[in-house]
Amino acid sequence: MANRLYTNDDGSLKNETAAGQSAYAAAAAHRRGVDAQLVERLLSEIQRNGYVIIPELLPRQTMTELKAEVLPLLTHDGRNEFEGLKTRRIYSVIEKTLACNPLVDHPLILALLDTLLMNNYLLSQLQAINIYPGEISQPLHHDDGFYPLSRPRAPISAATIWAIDDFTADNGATLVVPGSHKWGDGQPDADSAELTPAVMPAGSVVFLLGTLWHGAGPNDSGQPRMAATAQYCEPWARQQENYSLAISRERARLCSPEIQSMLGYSLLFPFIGFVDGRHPKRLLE
Ligand SMILES: O=C(O)CCC(=O)C(=O)O
Repeated sequence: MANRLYTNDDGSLKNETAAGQSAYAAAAAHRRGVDAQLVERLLSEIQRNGYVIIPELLPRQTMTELKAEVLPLLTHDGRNEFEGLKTRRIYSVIEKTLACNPLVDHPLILALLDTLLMNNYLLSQLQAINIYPGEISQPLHHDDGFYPLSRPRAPISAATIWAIDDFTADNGATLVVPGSHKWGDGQPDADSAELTPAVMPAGSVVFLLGTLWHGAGPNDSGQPRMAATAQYCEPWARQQENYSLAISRERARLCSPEIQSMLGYSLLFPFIGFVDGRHPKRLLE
């Protein structure tokens, strides 16, 4: 991936060499109003391990309020092992509640994404996930594994998993395999000693590359573990959730310009995403 050049929608080039990325990270931090040194530090950890835990990025109280709004929407157990038979999820979240929006467009997360993905990256999916006691481990996977491209390669997506409850070693904290974003086509064993639980207090977030092997851990505690996860993908890749159909224009109008862009009211300059030959944002006017 060294020296790969991306074209930004203003026609400039985004350089992925170390120096180019550092300059790009500083510009992204400045644009999003966040600490450039923090962005640099987080990016270097992401590049080394494939993920980083950002402790207490939002107050616990915000998560408590979010939980009160989202919990009543979690009404159905999962339909298979991957969703989790003792796990409840909601999809099309923005159509049902705007409570998770501040997680999706958090400025620090956007600064990281600005550096890792091309301009006008998209939201690929957004879910709330509640893992109940007795749930077993989710099958290990990497989030961009459904794109039919062999590894090793650059990630096509990145994800956040926010702790709405505390994530502990026994309540289903996400298990990650540090460094596995650099692997070829091999897979980790389900009982691999390399599996590391993302233990973190409520309000924290684990940011992971789409190439990192991970999965929800088993919940051997007596309490549910709630999370919200947002996945983001390159603007040329198909989103997992079909937001053109899943999220109405009325709901999109209630979102920030950043989320509107990520739902698809944006262009990959010059030709991907237009509507009737024009910018899709016009549909929200
Ligand atoms: O809930 C978690 O900790 C991880 C969930 C996950 O990776 C997924 O459903 O794709």
